[in-house]
Amino acid sequence: MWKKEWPKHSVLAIAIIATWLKTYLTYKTSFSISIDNVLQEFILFINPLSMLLFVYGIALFFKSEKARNRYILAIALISSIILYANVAFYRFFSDFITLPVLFQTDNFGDLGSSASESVFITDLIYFTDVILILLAMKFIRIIPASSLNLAVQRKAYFIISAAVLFFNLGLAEMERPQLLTRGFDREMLVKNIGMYNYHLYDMYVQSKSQAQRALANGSELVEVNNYIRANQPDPSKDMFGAAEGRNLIVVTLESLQSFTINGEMGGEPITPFLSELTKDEDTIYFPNFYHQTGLGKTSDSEFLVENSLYPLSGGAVFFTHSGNTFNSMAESLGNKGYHTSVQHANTKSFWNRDIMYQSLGIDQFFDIESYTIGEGDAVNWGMKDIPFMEQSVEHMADLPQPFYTRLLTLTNHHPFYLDEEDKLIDEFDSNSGTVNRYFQTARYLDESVKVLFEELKEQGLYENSVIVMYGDHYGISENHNEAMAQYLGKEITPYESAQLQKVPFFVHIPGFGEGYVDEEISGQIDIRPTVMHLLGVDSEQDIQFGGDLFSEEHEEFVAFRDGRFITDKHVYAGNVCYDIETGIETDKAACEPSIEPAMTELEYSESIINGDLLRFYDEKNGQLILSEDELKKLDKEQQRLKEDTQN
Ligand code: GP9
Ligand code: MN
Repeated sequence: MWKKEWPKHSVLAIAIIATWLKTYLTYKTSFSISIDNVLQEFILFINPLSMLLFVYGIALFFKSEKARNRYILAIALISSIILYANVAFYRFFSDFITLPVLFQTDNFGDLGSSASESVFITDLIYFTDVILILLAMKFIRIIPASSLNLAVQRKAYFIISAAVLFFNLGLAEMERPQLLTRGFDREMLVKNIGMYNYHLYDMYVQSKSQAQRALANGSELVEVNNYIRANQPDPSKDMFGAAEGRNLIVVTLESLQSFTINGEMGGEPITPFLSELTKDEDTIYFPNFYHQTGLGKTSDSEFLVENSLYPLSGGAVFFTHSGNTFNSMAESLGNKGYHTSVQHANTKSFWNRDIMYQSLGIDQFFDIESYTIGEGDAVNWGMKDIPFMEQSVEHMADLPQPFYTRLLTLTNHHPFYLDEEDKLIDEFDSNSGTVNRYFQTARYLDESVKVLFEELKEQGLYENSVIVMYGDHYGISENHNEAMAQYLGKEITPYESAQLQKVPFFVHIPGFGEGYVDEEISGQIDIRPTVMHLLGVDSEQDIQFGGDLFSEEHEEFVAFRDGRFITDKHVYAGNVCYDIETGIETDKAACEPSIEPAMTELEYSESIINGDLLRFYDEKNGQLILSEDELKKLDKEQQRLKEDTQN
């Protein structure tokens, strides 16, 4: 009859190849995935294969042809639905689906209405493989099985599948080190491990955090709350409300380290504008301010600014806990009538910002789509900082006031490439191209801040604003110690390494007139309370680990995310205690009293994030939201504690 004779597993082979090719063609036609080189294209091409081999391969365990075919068809259908759901979602949101987006109830309205606008009858083309498989099943007649042992065949098949998976992961690791620990960007994940593996990864990340959340309860917050209440400094009387009602502009100075401020290279200032600002009468500059970020880099710094909580010890909290309840600075200022926004000329899904910003209560996100990138306006990671500043101020001119807007710069980012015409100083001369170029991009970033100030004045926004600027994290990693030692003229010991984690922090209040340099030891965790109090917004009941830097009671103590810490007297790094002034090793006992508190703080913060504990806290009245049972349990515990102390 019609049927032709084919080898036994022809349908399976056709299914794998058809779905594989369809997936690749869908990548190329229905998403905008940027490809920079042949290797990336190759990874994109092979990345659907590993998962398809495994999942379709299960068919080999079915004895009857009918059951096997049914299974293959079901897999083709499910994978097509997954892929197609992403296509339709992408049309509307320019992003791939992630589980939290399905659980964020705010999104449902959008999802429903967008679904109908994003679905067309011609989309049946995304199910081509299913149709092909059906045809194959109809027209192919299987010739009797070969004499080879079935178990051996299956074993060989799955060994090859595993090899494909590891080959893919190896290439991805080469292309993007630490991709799976840090997450970075959904586009990057799909590009490197493929759509199907990405969903598995997403499920793993989300279910891990959901499991921790489910096990947590409000009573865990009691101890944390007591600790925080005991350690919160009172706001400074002089500075509280000094900038009440003003717009707040927070600028993230990408990868800018403090050694560039008032620093020179080849006789030229690296950051002339910012250096001048340290002496300005309207500016308070903090030279002993440290970053506290972990693997989430820029996003961790944003997390610190918004929440005054420590980011996570592993992974990027923007990725892993975007579904949590937060009490962000944006939300608090929003409640005071501020319009809140972030401006960043990059893909919105980078660091999962589009989702996380909703949880942080940020009203508007000006992502790359909000910018016009003309010819010559992009370098390195994307839009150059100068046109970025110009267009961001244009956005501000249209915002309702007062506004809180955060600007995330980008040009001074590894690998620090710059167009010839933007190089305002020479390269440094060392064995590290990264370090050599860093000086030039830092110089360019400085120039862009100058442009920001000019544009704000031009638009009449300057006088009524406060401009807060901070470096997000180091730009030069320890891999470049040799070149840094050459620049600094001293060996990079663990003490020096810790000191190199200083990033600049500026609070610029036009018309203030009493600017000064504040030498106290401080960190990114302190930004939230400092800025909120400056704007006259109370944060005393909030769950936050930082303190108001203008307060006389502020404790000079900074814990790094990795457990190193700095006090006014010591630097604790690599399990060694150093004198902060001299950098000389001292008796560890001198650091001992702070080791425990540093760990405690980091652990408390981690437990808040992992348990999503802020859902049990009402910051309006400082009350814990506990169930009857939890309250009873707590009462009992307190009773027991009382009895213990009495005995
Ligand atoms: C990307 C920008 C830079 O959007 O935030 O990221 P980083 O690598 O510095 O975290
Ligand atoms: Mn950064």
